[in-house]
Amino acid sequence: MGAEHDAAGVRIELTRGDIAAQPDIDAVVNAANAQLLPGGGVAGALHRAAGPELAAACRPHAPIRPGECVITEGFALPSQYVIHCLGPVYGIDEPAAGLLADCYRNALLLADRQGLASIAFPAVSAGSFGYPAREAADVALATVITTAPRLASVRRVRFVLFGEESLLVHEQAL
Ligand code: AR6
Repeated sequence: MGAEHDAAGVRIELTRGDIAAQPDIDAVVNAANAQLLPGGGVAGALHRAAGPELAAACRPHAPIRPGECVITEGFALPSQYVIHCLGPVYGIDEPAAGLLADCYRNALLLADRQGLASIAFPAVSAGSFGYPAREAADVALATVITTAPRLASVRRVRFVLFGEESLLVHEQAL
């Protein structure tokens, strides 16, 4: 288990694990591609666990732009919803930090508009998209903390990190 922190009544939890296996979370965030296709990494894991209905539900929303988020049902996932975010490709989509912050803020506000109480994020852009882990963690946590006062229904934000190193950089950022 990792660290916890309270920001304006919103609990921020850091944990190691699989974003596709979060039974006590209302919406999990997908580190998507623009076409909202299954792909690898987080997107692959979520689509595998959700089943083929997820790709079908995504199709009418595609393509999305960096920083943008859309919501679908979670189908066979333990979470009821998936919020698909397109993170910036590091070194290509600019400004990288601004676009990554847009992902986190837009996902939180979308979950809040749906009246959800909990949301879990992976480290968006910090895998295939090449965003340096510590810089991405700084943007992610700063954005959750600055957005927290605007949230009415979201009360729990979990970061589900894949490895020990990723958990460590998020703990340092927090
Ligand atoms: N649960 C939690 N974290 C995970 C999981 C998992 N099941 N699998 C990987 N990670 P990435 P991106 C970590 O590449 O950088 C896809 O192919 C991973 O170790 O999934 O935004 C899409 O189709 C890393 O720390 O997302 C896109 O084309 C972090 O999650 C592209 O990759 C994000 O890695 C998106 O790239």
